[in-house]
Amino acid sequence: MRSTISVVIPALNEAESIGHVVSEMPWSLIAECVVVDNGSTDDTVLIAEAAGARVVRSPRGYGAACKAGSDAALSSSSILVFMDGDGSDLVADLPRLVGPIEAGDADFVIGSRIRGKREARSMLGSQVFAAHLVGTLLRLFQGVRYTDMGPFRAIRRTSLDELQMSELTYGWNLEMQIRAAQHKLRIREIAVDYRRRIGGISKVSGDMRASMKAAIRILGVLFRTGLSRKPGSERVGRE
Ligand SMILES: Nc1nc2c(ncn2[C@@H]2O[C@H](COP(=O)(O)OP(=O)(O)O)[C@@H](O)[C@H]2O)c(=O)[nH]1
Ligand SMILES: [Mg+2]
Repeated sequence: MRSTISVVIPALNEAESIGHVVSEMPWSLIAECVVVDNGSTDDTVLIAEAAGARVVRSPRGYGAACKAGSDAALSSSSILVFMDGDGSDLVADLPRLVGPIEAGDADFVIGSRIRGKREARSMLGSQVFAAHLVGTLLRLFQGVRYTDMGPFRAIRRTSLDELQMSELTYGWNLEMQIRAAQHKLRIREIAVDYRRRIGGISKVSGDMRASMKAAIRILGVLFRTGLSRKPGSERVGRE
């Protein structure tokens, strides 16, 4: 039987891009696209719905939105895909992300922008540096090889439940990766391409204050969960 896939997109004021992202969804492969809003003041909600998404509301925060989206996903869905709503992730990469889970070879597949082709200025130098630094620390402390903390990822729903995620802000992505290693999920990393956002304003990397806040949350997750326990020497499979 084919797995059922729900795509979850946190979106805050993404009116310029969300319509493009949702309308590009591979509808024959997925059961639904859930856009999670928490107070957009533009037409994000209307545009997302018009393009075919189901919109749910969540408390403020990136992680809170991802969590609300996964909680709201159809109970029949066995795979959850997370991606951003600004058009930076390429929807065309979705089948490659879910493939290893559908084939029963992985529980968690993360897209690495570091290993893919990045459009000029799509990632800041500081983001690339942070990805390398965190990757090195997690290799030393958790015995797991990640090259990125990218938002585009697919996970088996039962595996996500097992992880008992608690981060409600920008630490969500990293927390998922660390917990996945600690819970000995079968992890696969694949190269994905990355573009500059289609339009609108960055809520994180393009905003100095938000970037500092995000960095603090990410460091918090790293120190609390990532630098404590070394579960063994499992490795992230590569494709
Ligand atoms: N619902 C919700 N979505 C958010 C929030 N913060 C960011 N996002 C969304 O998360 C994704 C990543 O944010 P973005 O501004 O592109 O961050 P950047 O890629 O680091 O510049 C986008 O789809 C945003 O709309 C939030 O607090 N709530
Ligand atoms: Mg972005």
